[in-house]
Amino acid sequence: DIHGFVESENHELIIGGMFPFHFRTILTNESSWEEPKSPKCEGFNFRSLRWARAMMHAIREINNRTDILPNITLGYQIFDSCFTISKAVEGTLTFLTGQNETMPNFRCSAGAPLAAVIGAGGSALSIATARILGLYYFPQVGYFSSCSVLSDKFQFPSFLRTIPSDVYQSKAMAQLVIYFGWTWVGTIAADDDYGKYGIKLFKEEVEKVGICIAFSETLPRIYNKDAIQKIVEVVRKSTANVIVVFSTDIDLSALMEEMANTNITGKTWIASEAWITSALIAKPSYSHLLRGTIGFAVRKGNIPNFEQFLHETHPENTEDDLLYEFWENAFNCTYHADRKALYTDRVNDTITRESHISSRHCTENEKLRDINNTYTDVSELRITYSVYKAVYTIAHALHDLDTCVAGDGPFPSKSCAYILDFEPWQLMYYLRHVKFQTFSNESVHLDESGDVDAYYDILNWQNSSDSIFFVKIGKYTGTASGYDMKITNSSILWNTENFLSPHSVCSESCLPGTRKGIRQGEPVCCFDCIQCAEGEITNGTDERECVACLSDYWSNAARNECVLKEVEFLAYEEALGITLIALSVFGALIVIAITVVYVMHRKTALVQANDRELSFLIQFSLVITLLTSILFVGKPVEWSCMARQTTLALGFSLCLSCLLGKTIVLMLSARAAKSKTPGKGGTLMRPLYQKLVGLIGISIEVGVVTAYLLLYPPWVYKNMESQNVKIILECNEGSIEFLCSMFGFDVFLAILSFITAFVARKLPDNFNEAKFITFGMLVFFIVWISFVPAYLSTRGKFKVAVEIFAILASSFGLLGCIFVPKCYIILLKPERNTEEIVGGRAATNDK
Ligand code: TCR
Repeated sequence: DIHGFVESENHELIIGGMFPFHFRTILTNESSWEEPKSPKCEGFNFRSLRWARAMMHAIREINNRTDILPNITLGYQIFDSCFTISKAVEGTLTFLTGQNETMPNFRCSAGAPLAAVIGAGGSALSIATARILGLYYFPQVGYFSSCSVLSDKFQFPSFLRTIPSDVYQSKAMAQLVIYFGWTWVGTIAADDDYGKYGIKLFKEEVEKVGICIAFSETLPRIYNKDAIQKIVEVVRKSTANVIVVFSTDIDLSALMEEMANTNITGKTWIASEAWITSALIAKPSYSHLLRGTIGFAVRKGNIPNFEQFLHETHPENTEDDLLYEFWENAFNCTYHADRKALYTDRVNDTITRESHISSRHCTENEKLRDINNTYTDVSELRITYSVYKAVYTIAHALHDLDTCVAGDGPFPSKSCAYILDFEPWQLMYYLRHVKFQTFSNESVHLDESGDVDAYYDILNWQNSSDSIFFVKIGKYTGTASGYDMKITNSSILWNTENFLSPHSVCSESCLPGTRKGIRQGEPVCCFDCIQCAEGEITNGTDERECVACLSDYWSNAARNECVLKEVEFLAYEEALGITLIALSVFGALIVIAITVVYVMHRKTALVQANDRELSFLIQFSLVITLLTSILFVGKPVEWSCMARQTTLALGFSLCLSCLLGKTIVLMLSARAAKSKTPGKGGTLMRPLYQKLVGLIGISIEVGVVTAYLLLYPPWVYKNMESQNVKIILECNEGSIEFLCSMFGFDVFLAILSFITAFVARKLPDNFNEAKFITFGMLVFFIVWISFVPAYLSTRGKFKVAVEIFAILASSFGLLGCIFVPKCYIILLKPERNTEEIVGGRAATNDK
């Protein structure tokens, strides 16, 4: 019950062929009380008729050639596989058993022996038939069964093919996706071995380089509107703009039909070889959807005189059922009554005639030249060329077998096989070693697994107003050892608004300064970009982690660079620094001015009263303390750290011990005044002793300072803890104990002088010196007491500034309280600067 073409009379050898002349079988309601019949087929496929005609043409050509098989005429027997496994298996069994016999009766079909079988069509069919043919090691040459598993010679020992394995195509697609930088692609696969294995290999390839699959859908094998609509929805909702489709055109057509009804645009389709040049899909009405499609097509070849051969086709010439059906479909007519009677009779069993065939009668005048259809279109001879090569492969192998010289043959004891009676494995031997050149100058040979080297044209669909045409934009060659892909970007038409290559990523890449943050439960290509924390950076795009800056560095605002931390200290150039220095210099100048005044009036009573030298020493020490504040400003270095606190302490101790020298005298005079023994105070304390107090005070302090500097000197410290962004350059005080005892001694002197001055404050004469000193000491205490909390609560350079303020304030306080009132008298009230007022004691003091 198998439909096909036969030409086997008067032929010595037959080549079997199987082509999917119809798209599908019809589902029949099996009734169990009838004898089951082979299912019927429907949907005439013009394209496969062309493929079958290529086989016939090749055989005819070989028969006419004198250089290949000169003494042998080949015949053919071609069956319709209806794109269905069961039909293909049925055909295979028929080949093996001879017509209508159920017992396998090797190669007795149609009179002449069967040499080899071409095809079975799609991979699923070839896999099924190759398993049966493999049992007998019967040669089978596939022309478009490209599925990768067919390379497995363990499972399919006698299967060879003239189309490259999909291993290469899947790799090529992956390379294409990588080439254009898409990382987010959807996949659609046909529900057969071709689609599933193709997409599986593609996924494996792309996942290696971190590309993610947005969705993977499978086309229903039998038309199912819901399933198709579901796929359309998925495509519409997905953010992936690139969709890889591994399917035959027949399986894909239903989806494209549905898709064209929606307004989905802007998707770029990556086509597998099975639909890239299919007229079924490349319809002008789909062009808004599919233009810009890129895909791979197998090698295109030239078949001499083929077009002419196609045009010779006429049902009257061969009286073949299939050609009648073709004719009716092509010209939309029905055959005249007697013909039709005969034809429908035969056809009724196997083919349901499609309802669209009109009642118009076919005349004798229809000419194939007048119409333009897939059958006569020879612009893209790719699969057709593969069929042609398959026939030639077999013919060349047979020829090699025929020309074997006895005694030099490949078989045991150097024997040969006999062309009219050989075993299938003997032909297999020759097939595996075949090597020949086609008319298109392609040299064909099969490798160990029966495959040919991969070569693909990369095609791009472009459209004019009423048609889609295929533009070659590159090529891909692949062998077991590597691949080579060339693409001319400029000739590609993209289906995007701006005609630029589409963008297909799940998340835009993360810029420097951010890192990828995974989204729980989503593919790795979908992520959030998270800004690096302070002090951490990333300097490339798409980094996974931020790296911390080195200790002296800190991140910039954009977090893409580590910058040297700003070093903070109170600089000379700053306004604050300048002001403080100006104040201290100003203070020092005042002190010097006072000294000058004192020197000029050194003979007056006021200056001479209560030890002139001590006054000069105090002035000198005030200049020192005022000027030490300069040491606090500027970048701290080793020596300035060592110098600043110590000079300050020394300055104060000099100042305070001299003051103490003075106040002790004042206190003693006050006592004497109380005890009504005037004049006694002067004698109580000689000026020498007064200076001795100052000397003792200063020398104790010098001792402490020296020990401090020798044992635990202060050092420059980069403080990075208190602030991240900045390094605070400060002086570490070394030993706090020493620091405390150093200033503690100053405080001790201060307290002593305060107490002594306080006791003597009521002394009426001596220009109220004791009162002013008391006052000055109070100011001194207030300043330094309030200094402590202020100092502890500031950081950075302001800490230093606070200390300078305290120094200046206390020095100015002492200056203001001790010397200014005296200068006032010396300069403005000279009448009071007399000994009478100063008192006799003052005079006696110095004389
Ligand atoms: N291999 C597919 C079927 C197929 C096909 C085609 C069908 C290929 N090329 C062109 C129709 C038209 C490639 C398979 O199943 O192996």
